[in-house]
Amino acid sequence: MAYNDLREFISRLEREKELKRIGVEVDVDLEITEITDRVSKAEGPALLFEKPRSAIDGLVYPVPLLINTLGSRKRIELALQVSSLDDVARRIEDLLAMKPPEGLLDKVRMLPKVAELGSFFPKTVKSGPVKEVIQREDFSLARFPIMKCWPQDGGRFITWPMVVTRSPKNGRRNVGCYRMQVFDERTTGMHWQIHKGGAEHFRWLDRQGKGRRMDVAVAIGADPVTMLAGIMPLPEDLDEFLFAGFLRQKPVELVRCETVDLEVPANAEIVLEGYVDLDDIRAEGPFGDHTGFYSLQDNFPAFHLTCITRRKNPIYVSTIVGPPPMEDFWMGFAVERLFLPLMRQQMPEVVDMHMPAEGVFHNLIIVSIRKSYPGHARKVMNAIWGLPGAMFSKCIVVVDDDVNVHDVREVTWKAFNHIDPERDIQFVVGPVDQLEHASRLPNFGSKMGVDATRKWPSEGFTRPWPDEIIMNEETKKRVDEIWKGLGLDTSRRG
Ligand SMILES: Cc1cc2nc3c(=O)[nH]c(=O)nc-3n(C[C@H](O)[C@H](O)[C@H](O)COP(=O)(O)O)c2cc1C
Ligand SMILES: [Mn+2]
Repeated sequence: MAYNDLREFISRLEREKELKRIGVEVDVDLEITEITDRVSKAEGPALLFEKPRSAIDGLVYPVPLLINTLGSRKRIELALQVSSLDDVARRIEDLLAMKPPEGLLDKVRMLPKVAELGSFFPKTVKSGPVKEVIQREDFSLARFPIMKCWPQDGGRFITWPMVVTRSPKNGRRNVGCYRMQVFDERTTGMHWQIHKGGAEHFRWLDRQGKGRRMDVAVAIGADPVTMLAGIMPLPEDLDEFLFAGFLRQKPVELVRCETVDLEVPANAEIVLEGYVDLDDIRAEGPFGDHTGFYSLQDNFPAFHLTCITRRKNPIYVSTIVGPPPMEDFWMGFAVERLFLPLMRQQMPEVVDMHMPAEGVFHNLIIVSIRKSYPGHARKVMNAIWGLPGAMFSKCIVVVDDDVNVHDVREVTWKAFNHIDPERDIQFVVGPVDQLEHASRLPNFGSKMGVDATRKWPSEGFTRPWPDEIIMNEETKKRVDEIWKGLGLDTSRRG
């Protein structure tokens, strides 16, 4: 059964010893980051800071702070209620198989078809816990333990919001996780990057020229799958709440907002209602980002609050990003596993893929393929650069299907052996992530593909290709038999 809200998930985590309550007073400025970072790096538990303290006045916030919620494989699996993420991937695959697409349907057209099958559409309900307190007049962000994450951050940031907007073009909903820098008690930044759903809606507002303001609702804290859906790079116009319903196998219940024409999860902890304005663009940042470096100050819309609704005793959910791996690595891992079947739908030759933590999602993607024709690896690279989620892949390494992409040592060993760099490395130019700091221009730069597959005569390689060294089974078996008597220890020495 799907979790009804964050609290049910917290109870489950406690039962599984995957959550630690911190009763000590801790500053929301930097201290929570330092503690969480150490725990993250050790793949430790989720942390519930019961007494987050303001660094300004030393007072303890009346709201506890939850962090590192999904920061391990186990907690991602607990959130999705599966014993392995491959189970979810299989569910997606099964659905795709049930409705064979006519011809080569691309991902964009395919996903709504998946959704069609389900009874997973979000359901609007009259009320819910998030309406326990409705503050139209006397509200302030100062009530919440909003963190300053890293020393050079430009301020305090809400780091895990579910930002809901509706497209001025077609009325479709989008939910994205875009950090929000607190400017004052009722104003924040809205850091939706240029390629993201929220930014696209904002551009349509401008294009249509009908008004200068766009409603925005921000939910903080909900059942874990809904929270996870907000960070998923879904095709444009596919509602994240619908996808969440599919993943949790139960529709997301929504309630109407008080002051804006939008709906938010009824089980949310806190909802901020408000608007962005085409005429109010402000400097946002810097912010210690998931690349492990600060993203520079840049211009983004300001978000003006018009109302806060919340539970009586809400839990504020935060996350930190920074030098990998952190909690977001595990969210990325979920994306990697769940999107593999979708990628395979378009590219059945793809066997597996992996994004190592050090590649901060898009800097390095390793793909194994069943190679069938000359230039096949190049075809796969180009296809990946055309996908909405993976278009930013700065370096794609394509290997043969006998390489385990999850074993970075094996990939490195085989890839470095198999490439003739001048021949096998290809550069392309195109859009890059807005956080990319090495490209010559913001948002526009180069990407690299490495064809690390075995080269074929039909690809112009006429020298013999050597076999990989593998001991024969007979010898292994014989040695197995005498192994104990040899008194040798092959466990790796520290
Ligand atoms: C912890 C975390 C923080 C994020 N912060 C931002 C952000 O500030 N701005 C942004 O554009 N994307 C951010 N992202 C990535 C987006 O949430 C992600 O690209 C998502 O797919 C966007 O949804 P959309 O495709 O509907 O726009 C963040 C992701 C995570 C996991
Ligand atoms: Mn989206």
